[in-house]
Amino acid sequence: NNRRPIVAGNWKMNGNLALIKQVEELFSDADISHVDVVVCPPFPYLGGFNDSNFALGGQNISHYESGAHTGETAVSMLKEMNCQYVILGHSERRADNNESNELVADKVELALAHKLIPLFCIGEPEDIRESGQLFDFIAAQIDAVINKVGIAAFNDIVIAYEPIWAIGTGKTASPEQAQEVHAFIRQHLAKQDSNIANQCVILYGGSVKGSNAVELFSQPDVDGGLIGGASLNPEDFLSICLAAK
Ligand code: G2H
Repeated sequence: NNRRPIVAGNWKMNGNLALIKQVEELFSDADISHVDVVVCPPFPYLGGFNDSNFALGGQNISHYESGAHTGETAVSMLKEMNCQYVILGHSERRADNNESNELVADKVELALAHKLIPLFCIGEPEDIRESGQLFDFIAAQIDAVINKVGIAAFNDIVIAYEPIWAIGTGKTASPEQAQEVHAFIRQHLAKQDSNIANQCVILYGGSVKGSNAVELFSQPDVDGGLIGGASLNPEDFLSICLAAK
């Protein structure tokens, strides 16, 4: 395939100005030309990056364009702060903020309208996997977005598969488990359009570290990673970026 790998760091509600400096310094000397590297810090820190050789992303947007929505952040603001990406539908937001498949689809539509690349997150809780509903659950998450924006929009959407039971738990999905679901996602897209399915970048997320990245990224349908905890350690994050093929 000719899919260009992406490694995105999701700082979640972590990090500080000092970490921005450390990451920018370490990466300035690194050859990351083989991979698109993205850092998604908390909103207040977006303006603190000014010397980066990687892209920036937000961790969420409001589903409103602007207006009286205290505490929310508009898609236009991320654009103005030089973001190229935005994480949407992360399982923590689905859980903490009751984000439904439909709301996530609305946000994907809004991001695309503003030419931000959605890092569209999907993934199942452990009980769904154990009860044999894994593929139906994942398909429903994807279909909500296809129904909203159409399959062609997946030319401009990056999918991040993050099994909830592997997030921040240290329990990484095995490379085979990741590959199985990534292949399913691609087949599911291919039912609508095989070219789009073949070019869609699908990232794995959930306890990716420098020590397991090579094996995960060597799977045929794993095109990179969405990295939480390990993205807060610049050396570890760089080694993950270098592991992307
Ligand atoms: C999954 C991932 C990043 P972590 O949430 O989105 O976090 O790598 O800490 O499991």
